[in-house]
Amino acid sequence: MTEDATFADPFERANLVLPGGVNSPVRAFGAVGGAPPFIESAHGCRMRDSEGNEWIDYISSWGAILFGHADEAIVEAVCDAARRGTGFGLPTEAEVEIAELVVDIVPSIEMIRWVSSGTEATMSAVRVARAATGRDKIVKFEGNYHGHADGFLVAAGSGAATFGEPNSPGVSRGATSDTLLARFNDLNSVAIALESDPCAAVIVEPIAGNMGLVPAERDFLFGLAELCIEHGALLIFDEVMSGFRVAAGGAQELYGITPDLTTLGKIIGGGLPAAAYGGRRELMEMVAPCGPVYQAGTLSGNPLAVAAGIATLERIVDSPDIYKTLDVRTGRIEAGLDKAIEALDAPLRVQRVGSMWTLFFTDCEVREFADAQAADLNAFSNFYRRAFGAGVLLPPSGFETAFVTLAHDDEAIDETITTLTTCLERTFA
Ligand code: KE4
Repeated sequence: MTEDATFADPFERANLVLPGGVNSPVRAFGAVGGAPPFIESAHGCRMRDSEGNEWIDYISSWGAILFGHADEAIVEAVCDAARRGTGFGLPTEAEVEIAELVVDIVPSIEMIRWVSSGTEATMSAVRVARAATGRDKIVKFEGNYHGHADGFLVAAGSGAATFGEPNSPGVSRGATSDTLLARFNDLNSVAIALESDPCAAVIVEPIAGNMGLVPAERDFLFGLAELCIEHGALLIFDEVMSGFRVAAGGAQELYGITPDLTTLGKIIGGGLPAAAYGGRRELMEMVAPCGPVYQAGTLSGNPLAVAAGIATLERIVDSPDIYKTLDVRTGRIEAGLDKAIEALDAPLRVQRVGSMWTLFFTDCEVREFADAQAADLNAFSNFYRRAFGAGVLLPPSGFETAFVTLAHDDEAIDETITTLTTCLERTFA
């Protein structure tokens, strides 16, 4: 059908056989305009497309890459595993090994189940919470993203308790009728939701990365934990993005809070498809076949993803100082941009936790989704395209987070600061 056709670019060809030309919406560059690059290869912190263009990459596979693209140890671990088979459908000792690693690293996890995506992890954690409490309702936050399971695809509805309204065709009202929405960093909105109905759980990104980088305030997170105890709801930390990213033990290590359940992903698979959910033993022993809560997955604990995950987590255990390194390097980007912002006196603001950062086009503090929505997304798009054209690849949306890896060396960071400063000057000239 297409072998003898000619196309203006790979995107035109892709759009014939893939919805929007991509396998995940944000990759289509819809928020920033223009066609996305089709990546040929990536090494360290740099990516190249099929036309030979090169960028310093801050998407980092949406946070999954911690040590850099095509990291030698991870590639060798995956190749070695592949030579022994790519999938068995039966248990392997490597799955036990990586589970033991996570139990050692993440404070709240005594037992864990592997899945293949963050969506599977969060939907399964919610199922466990509902089974454990015998309740149906859950509370999530505007601006938090937990994957595309029906119950999470909700927008703020009307009314004080803000019942979730489906925010996608194909999501039934029944699927979202048990989802209550609250406002991030706003304990009162959580109290209203928890008082409106007995809830199974509150699920939160403790360091939110899906409205741009918005950290939970300490009082909010501790207050959340107290409200959950008061109302008999379980606290689920969605650390798919922050896990192994902001600290070895994720946000729960940084804040010193122990959630009932935790979801993990991205880094846990070293860039390959892997995610997990875990928590206290008595909760996780409810999961089939140990308990009655059904959850399954053909590729869960896939040997290649587990090999990449072990190679990643072992490096984390062996070199805990990487988080200081990531913090110092990302701090240089923040300081460089702050200097440019001050010189331009422009409505801009950098928010950062460790190696997660976002340049918001607003001069107001971004504490919740409404603040992020109020940013100047047109100015962001103009800036984005300039940066893209100048060789710096940021996440193509004002509601995403940029990630620094251990492969972002001083040269790349200096180049980034210089390039982004010039792009800001031209955007606000
Ligand atoms: P996946 O199902 O996409 O593996 O994970 C869902 C998910 C769950 N929880 C958090 C905190 C997440 O950030 C994600 C996915 N993150 C997005 C980036 N904003 C993935 C990128 C995409 O959708 O293509």
